[in-house]
Amino acid sequence: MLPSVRQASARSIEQVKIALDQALGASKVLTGEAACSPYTNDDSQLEGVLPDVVVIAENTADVATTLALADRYDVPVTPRAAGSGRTGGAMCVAGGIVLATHALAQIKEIDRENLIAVVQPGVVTGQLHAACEAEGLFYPPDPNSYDMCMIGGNVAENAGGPRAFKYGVTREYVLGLQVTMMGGQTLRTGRRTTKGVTGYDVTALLVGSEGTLGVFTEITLRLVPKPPAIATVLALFDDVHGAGAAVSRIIAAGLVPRCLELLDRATLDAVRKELPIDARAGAMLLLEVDGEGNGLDAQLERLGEVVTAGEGVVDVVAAQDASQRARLWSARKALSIATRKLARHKLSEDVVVPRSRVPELLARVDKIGESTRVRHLTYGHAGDGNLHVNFLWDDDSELPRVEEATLRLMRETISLGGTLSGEHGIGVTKAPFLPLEQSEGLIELQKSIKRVFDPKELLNPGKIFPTVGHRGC
Ligand code: 2HG
Ligand code: ZN
Repeated sequence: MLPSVRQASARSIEQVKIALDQALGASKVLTGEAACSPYTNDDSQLEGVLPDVVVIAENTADVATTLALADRYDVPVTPRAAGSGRTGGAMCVAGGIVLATHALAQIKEIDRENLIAVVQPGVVTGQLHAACEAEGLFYPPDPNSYDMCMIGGNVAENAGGPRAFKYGVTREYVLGLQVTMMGGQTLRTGRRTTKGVTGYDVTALLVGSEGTLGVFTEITLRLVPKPPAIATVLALFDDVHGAGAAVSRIIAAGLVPRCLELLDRATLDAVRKELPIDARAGAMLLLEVDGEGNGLDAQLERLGEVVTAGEGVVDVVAAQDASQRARLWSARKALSIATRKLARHKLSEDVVVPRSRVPELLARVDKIGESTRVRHLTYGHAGDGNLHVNFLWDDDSELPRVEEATLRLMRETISLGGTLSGEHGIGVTKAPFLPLEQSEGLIELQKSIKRVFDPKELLNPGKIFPTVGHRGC
């Protein structure tokens, strides 16, 4: 269900269209269904509301002008970069203006001496990876959509990815921001130094604010040296419970591979066509280590010992060369899309539990699936306790059971000491569940912070905070 939000009056819309046209020029201002509809939805599978007007910003001044005019005419604004998010963060739910930042796509600087990159929000994350690596540097956050997602959206959602296990999520790399707020004021937050404790950490507040506080026009990122060598290993298990137990053993042994990904049986079945996986395997861990070339063998050996120390191990195999490694990762990256083909509808969650409780979460997911009779599969960043539990269904009559399963998943996650979202954000899809995790006082505090940035509540309305409750919340 879409959130209930205030829409602008027809008169305000007409006024803002004319004012935007005059201020920015018609080439940056799109109107009409055909031009605007590609900017309605994100990748959450929900159907949003057609924007009345789309601004294609080319510079900071365009962003500031748009937010000034939106404020003057009381028109809601939905910011977006690539629109590849999974929870409706960039989906338009209020009509009005969509402010697209994909054309702000410059890598302005890669500073080798200070290990810093300065980029615009429309830079594709994979292109940033390549540009850094060409300089012998490394930008670790790697959402699986990095071929098309953009850094502005990554910062807005505080995106993660497989390498977060060793390197952390986007937040760990954002040193400073240039941000424009409703009304058109542009500020710089943060710094270019690795250390710095001046004033409130406004940068940290903006990272993960899901486009509700301001629109980024420049991002200063911390880089690290590019790891000289990488090795990838597959560990196959009888079932997901053996794989979950191995995750706990790896963490308890203090090992830090850079990736520790889990795929359950149904997920493996979905990729068997592309990857010839041992027929005995009912679950897989995809592990990757990096570092100095001569240290990798020791890391792999230790990992092998710990993985095989438990029950249910079918096989442990190392990727033989770069092309085998690339094939494994391309199958992993394609999971979200590949598993969509298994049913007419798929809902993918990204809950997180304390790492030691991954086996319990997997057991509870099975119970939820059994008692609600909803098909499910699970994959994801098990090393971080961050699992994509997916519910699948074909017929709309199954929807109440899927809703029940989702609510129970959220409750079980919280009862295991976890959190609702590890990397995709709350957006629209998880907003009704927010009160399961956060107190009324904390939600109110965040809403008052929002009002400081956006007193009329025009920026990305309907996101994060519940406007319609879930049946069970
Ligand atoms: C992944 O880990 C992404 O592949 C997408 O976070 C997960 O949508 C999904 O299921
Ligand atoms: Zn993920």
